[in-house]
Amino acid sequence: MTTTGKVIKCRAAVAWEVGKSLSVEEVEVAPPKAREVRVKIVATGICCTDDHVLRGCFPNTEFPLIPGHEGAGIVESIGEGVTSVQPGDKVIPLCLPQCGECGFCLNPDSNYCKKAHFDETQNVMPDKTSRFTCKGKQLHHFLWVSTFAEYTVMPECAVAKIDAAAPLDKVCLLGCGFPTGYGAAINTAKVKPGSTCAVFGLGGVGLSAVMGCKAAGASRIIAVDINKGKFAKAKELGATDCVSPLDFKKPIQEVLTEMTGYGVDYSFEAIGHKDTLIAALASCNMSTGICVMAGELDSGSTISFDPMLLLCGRAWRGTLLGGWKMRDSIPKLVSSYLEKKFNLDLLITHTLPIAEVNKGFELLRTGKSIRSVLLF
Ligand code: PAD
Ligand code: ZN
Repeated sequence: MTTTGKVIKCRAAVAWEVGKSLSVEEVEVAPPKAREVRVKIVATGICCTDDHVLRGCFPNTEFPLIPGHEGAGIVESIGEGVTSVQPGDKVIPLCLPQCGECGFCLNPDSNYCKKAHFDETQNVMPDKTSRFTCKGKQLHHFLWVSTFAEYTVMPECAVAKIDAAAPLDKVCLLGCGFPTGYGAAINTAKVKPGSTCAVFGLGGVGLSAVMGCKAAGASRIIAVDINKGKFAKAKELGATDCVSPLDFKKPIQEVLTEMTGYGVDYSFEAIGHKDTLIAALASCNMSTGICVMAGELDSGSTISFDPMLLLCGRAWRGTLLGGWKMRDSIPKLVSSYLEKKFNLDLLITHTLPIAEVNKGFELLRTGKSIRSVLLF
């Protein structure tokens, strides 16, 4: 019996209030409207950004909502006018859309899209209504993708068709964590062969940056984390040195500068703290050093820093999803994964049923997991 055009009842992890754990509920998911796609999510990873949302620290967060933005699934039905995917296609929802029409999408050097959440509210669909209800209440979407729902609706510009051979329980990480870190090295920093790198924070994003530095041919990759439990995996993925700031009396930027002479060529911050953002910046050399900020501070935070850090040429750049134009690039990254060009599987430390979503967050917060993948 087809579900096309009908409301689907299914499970979803709902955040009812700020600061509360998620509850797995039965929700109703309305059919996709014009230029929208309804997807059956098969697997979804838990990213640190989902934790920001639960704490109410992500911009435009409105409760109740269904979080999740690192998923993979199969198209269930399509709305009027959709041409790029068909029911049955394997897809990855994109938490950064690519409309293909705005000035940024038309600019080959940009992966930003004017439909991204900084410009357009993504806690409801583009027509400003929600497709989710639960217990008679409307639920908000998250980044237009809400992958913690067994069925979810997104605009066509926020979904990419991928190879039918892709294992969804692995490639879901290509929705956020992996492309962010890997692309921070390859696209944003443009790491050169033989260079030195430092990566602050060895979660899913930081370890992917280690992989990107290695793939780009860096000769030295210094991994920095206060949790030494992360060091073995960092070495396995390409780190040449691992240091904990807690082992030194002096600031870590001085330690890294002494280790490399002038500071590293490229540094990456994948934590999202004010002090480590400044430490990462000061760790790259003062003339040609490039520091890439991937870590996200709580919405509305500000930082003060000494502008002399930048005066001699050192550059500070941000990265959104690693600089990839998402609809163009994510399918290509899936193909590269299938060709075994990088080892995504090593980032997945836990696989849990959706019912254990809160355990997954606990594992992330206590530093025991890299990525937990939730299965419906
Ligand atoms: P995670 O929590 O898995 O990893 C963070 C790591 O930082 C952990 O290993 C911690 O032990 C380590 N850490 C914490 N404090 C310190 C410290 N003071 N010094 C050294 N290490 C420390 O997070 P994640 O990898 O999922 O995400 C990392 C950040 O990237 C986070 O801020 C997230 O919001 C951001 C992000 N940005 C984008 C983007 O597009 N820019 C995309 C996805 C995630
Ligand atoms: Zn994420």
